[in-house]
Order: sequence, then C-alpha cells, then structure tokens
Amino acid sequence: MRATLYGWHLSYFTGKVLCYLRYKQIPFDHQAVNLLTLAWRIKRRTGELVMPVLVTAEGEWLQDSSHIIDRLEEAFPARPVIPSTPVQRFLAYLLEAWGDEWWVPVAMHTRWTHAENYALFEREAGASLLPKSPAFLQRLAAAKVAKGLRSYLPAVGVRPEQFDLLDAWTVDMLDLLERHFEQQQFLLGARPSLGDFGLVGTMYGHLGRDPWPARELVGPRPHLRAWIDRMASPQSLPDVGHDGDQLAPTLLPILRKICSEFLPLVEGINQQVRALLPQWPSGKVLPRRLADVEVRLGNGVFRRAALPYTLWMVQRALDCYRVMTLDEQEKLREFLATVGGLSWLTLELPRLQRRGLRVFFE
Ligand SMILES: N[C@@H](CCC(=O)N[C@@H](CS)C(=O)NCC(=O)O)C(=O)O
Repeated sequence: MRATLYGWHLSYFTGKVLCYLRYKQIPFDHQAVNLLTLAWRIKRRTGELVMPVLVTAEGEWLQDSSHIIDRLEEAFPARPVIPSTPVQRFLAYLLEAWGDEWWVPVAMHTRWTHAENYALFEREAGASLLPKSPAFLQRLAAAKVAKGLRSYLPAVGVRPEQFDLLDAWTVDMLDLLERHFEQQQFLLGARPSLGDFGLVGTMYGHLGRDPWPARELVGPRPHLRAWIDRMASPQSLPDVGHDGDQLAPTLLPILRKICSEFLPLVEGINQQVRALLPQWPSGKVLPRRLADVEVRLGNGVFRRAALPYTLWMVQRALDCYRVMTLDEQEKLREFLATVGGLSWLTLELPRLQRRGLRVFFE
C-alpha cells in the first residue's frame, strides 16, 4: 500500500507536506479531500476538521504537518531535512515554526482581501468537497468553508486598520527573501531543510498560486518564484547531508527580523499561557486562542491573538537545543548572539503536548 495525502493545493499546510513528500521521493497518492472524508473520516480519527492528514502505507492516520514530517524522517532517512550541525539544526526548527505560525496573517490577508482570488478557491474547494455534485452545490459548499476561514481573519491579525502595516512588512520581507534566493538555492544552503518546508506553506498554496499575490508579490521576484517552483518540483539531489554550519550572509537580516519580531510574539503568548498554568488541569486542552499580543512591526504595532499552539512549535526547536552536547550548545549561543536571538534559549516554556490543533500541559 502507498501513503495517501488528504488535502488541497489551496491549503497552507498541505503545500508544506506535499513539497516534503515529493522531495523525499516517498511514494504517495494525493487526494483532494472531499466533504465526507473531511467531516467524517478525518474528524473521527483526529478529532478535528482539518487538512492535511497523511494515511501511511501501514494505514496509520497522521495529523499535523510537523508530526507527519517527524514520523517520515524516521521511516525514510535518505535526503534528511534536519541538518546535523548545531546552528543549522536549531535554525531548521526555528524557521519551520516561523513559516508555520508567523506568516499566517500574510497568507490569509493576501487571499481573502483581494476578491479576484475567490474564483480559484470556489472552483477547487467546490470540486474537491463535492466532486460529483452540480456546480451550484459545489459553490455553496465552497462558500461555507470560505465563511469559516474568513471568520478567523480578525484573530490572526487581518484587520483593516493593520492592512498597511502588514503590506509594508510583506514587501520588505519578500525583498529579503528575493536577495537570499538570488544567492542560495534554499534557506540554509544547497538543499532544503525543515525550514524551507515551513516557509513554503505560505508560498506554495497562497502567495505562489492565488492570482493576486502570484502576480503582484511573487511575479516581480524571479528568485523567490524559482525557489517556490524548486520546492514544488524538486530535482533529485544526491543523498548527502547539509552543508555544515555555514550560512549565507543574506540569511542574517532575515534571522535578525525573526528575533526582533517573532520572539516577542512568542514571549507574549508564553506570558498568557504561563498565567493559566497554576489553575489549569494537566491534560485538559487550552483554548485555541487567548487575548491579543502586541508586537512591533516596522513603524507600527501589530496585534494578533495568542495561539498556545505556537509555543508547541517553538518547544520543538528548544528540545533540539536541550539534547545538544555542551560544545554544540556553545556554538549555537555564539551564533544566536550575533543575530539578537539569545533569548530564544532562555524562554521558559511550560511543557506542552499537542492534541489536534490544540495543546495541553503535561
Ligand atoms: N499545525 C497544523 C495546522 C493544520 C491547519 O491549520 N490546516 C488548515 C488548512 S491549511 C485547516 O484545516 N484549518 C482548519 C481550522 O483551523 O479549523 C499542521 O501543521 O498541519
């Protein structure tokens, strides 16, 4: 039996897993998940109405792109996506968390604020949900899902008063990425790492495919376009490891921004989650979102709801630091000090476990 990936090209986290499976050359069938599978089979097995889900060749249902990748890295060690040297290893996890979590407002804003994107969503979501139904039912089904997704916009920070700030941030960051991909094939060097798969979530299904951002944001940046295309249609690279701990100078301004923007967001979420800790029973899932966190963005202040799940993603990076040798930890600290990121290592996150889209205290 081959693995089956349930998800849509439109979906952020499906894009991440799709690109990963292709790069790893893992045999799989891709099924654009339909309503019955989404609302019944997936819901029953994972407790969530969510994509992507991967059913392994052994028939196990895996949910959460990071969990899927962790499991597949064990089963398919060729072309590892987790570097073995300390700085790159930590950065691969950190970039994954940043790609998965930080970029969500950009992906949602560029899709839902520009009406011209809706035709593609309506067509693909409708045909996937109800493949054999008349077009008007497909349109209704797509509209229902669209309504659910739009209802998340304010929580993730897509609020009209923040559009200008978000647009300006996006242009600056895409310019930094363009400069980087002009110099290097992938974020950490000549082969993709977990970090590239995190970032491609936003870039594949949303910015690279929705007509407005594909034309206005990605089109004018040919090196970014080429990276998205490389991620989506990977060349077969020789099965050797990553390039050691060297990093391209063009990655450094990106890392500095991650430390000056994403780290404060994580600290803000952690503050709220820690405040719950004394009275919250272990094993009981936390609310999916808490109150707003404010972070400085460019010349302004950006507000978005705290998602406790984000801490689980960062915990992955900190776990990789914890098990390093003292010498490796020292090398990582030395590097992080140069990009303003030492505080990543002193974050005191409560120990979290994941259930579906939520987390709980151990
Ligand atoms: N952290 C999960 C997130 C999965 C996720 O949020 N998927 C979106 C589609 S891209 C979804 O199904 N969302 C439904 C919801 O949030 O209720 C992962 O990495 O797989």
